[in-house]
Amino acid sequence: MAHTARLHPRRARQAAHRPRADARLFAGEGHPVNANEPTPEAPHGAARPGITRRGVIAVAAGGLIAGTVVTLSGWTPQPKLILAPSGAGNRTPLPIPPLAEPEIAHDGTRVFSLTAQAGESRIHPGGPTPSWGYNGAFAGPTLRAAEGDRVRIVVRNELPETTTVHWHGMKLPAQYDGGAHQPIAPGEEWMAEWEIEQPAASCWYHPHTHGTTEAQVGRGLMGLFLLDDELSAWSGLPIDYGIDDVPVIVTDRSFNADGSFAARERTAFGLLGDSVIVNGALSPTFEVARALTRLRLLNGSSARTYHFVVQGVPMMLVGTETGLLPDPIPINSVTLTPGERAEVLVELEPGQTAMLQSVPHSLGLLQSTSRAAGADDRFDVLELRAAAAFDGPELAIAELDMLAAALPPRSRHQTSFGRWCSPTTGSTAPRWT
Ligand SMILES: [Cu+2]
Repeated sequence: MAHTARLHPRRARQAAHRPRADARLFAGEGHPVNANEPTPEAPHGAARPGITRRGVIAVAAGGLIAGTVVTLSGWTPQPKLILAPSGAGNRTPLPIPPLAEPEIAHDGTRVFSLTAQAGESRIHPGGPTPSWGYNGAFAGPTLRAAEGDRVRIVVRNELPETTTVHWHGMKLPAQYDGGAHQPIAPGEEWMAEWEIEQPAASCWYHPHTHGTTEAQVGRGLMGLFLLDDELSAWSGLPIDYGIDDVPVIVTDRSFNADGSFAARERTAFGLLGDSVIVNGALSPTFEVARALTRLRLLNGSSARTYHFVVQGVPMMLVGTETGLLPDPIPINSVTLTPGERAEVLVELEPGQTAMLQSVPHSLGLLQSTSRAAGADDRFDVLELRAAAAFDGPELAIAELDMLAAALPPRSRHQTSFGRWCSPTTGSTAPRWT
């Protein structure tokens, strides 16, 4: 028997009066996105971009994450890139970035320590990959805090070059934004401190140095910064980190035969890789332990856009750039340009195996431009392998209508800082550069 959904008492009273969620993506009030247009992979309900100026801006902004300034007129299209087929060979268990353990200061501030450092990672069969990470050889721990918390992050740079740490998606004082104007020289320490003044969301952190952002992120400097709020704890959404609430950091890389990273394919948007790694693993598999699994998808790539599908598995979009949606939305696919996040729920049967894939998609741009973002490619991203029997909450997607009432209303998402509309996901996002 399914567990009773945990409804916030205040929301529970409102639930009876709430209209059923429809399948449109809302990019803020008055901006319904053409989510119902069919695509070859997605008979209905998929988020599919139209040809809009905003689409161009969204993709251009994606390219800027890497600090890459491009002029399309000066770019020669490259031949179509074929991602290495992952096949059904040996798969690597999906690594889960550890949750950072903050120290709690006497005034309650959560104090996190990050050390940017060089190391070697086991990613490729050819040999160890020289890589960079925070508190480790590749990527960084997942930071977590709640609305109303005060956080302090002490960053130490043990790299041979200057770095910064930018908190992507976070509302915070400009002096702590971690852009190119806040460099941390080798051997130096830098501190950022602010109060979390935004609702639950999946944010992330990465260097934002002038001219070397792509190279530093490419070596592995990136991590998630998850925000909770009072309502997210009551929403009934899966919240057991690494069990049914799963970080999925998707990036593309190319490798040399010895296992080191290679910079092989530069396009108008940045570096394209020919292999996909998830949380630092090639050909990963995740053991699904419960009927409902929340995937926190982050596109941490420099240039590549992804159009995620999970064939044969019900999927719900529950969160985008600035946090949880007012209502869960049934989807067949979701597109993420570089830097974007989406939170989706997938529902598997015991014993079922499914594949999170990225499939060819339209960005509403010239074909050659879409190719520069890898939009023509089809490849496996993450195998989802359900256990023979599930434990834990037996929540099902069918019950999410009721849970929708517990999610933050739209008004909570109207924060004071500016946002732009991304038609590719229908998400709203704070401005970032
Ligand atoms: Cu960013």
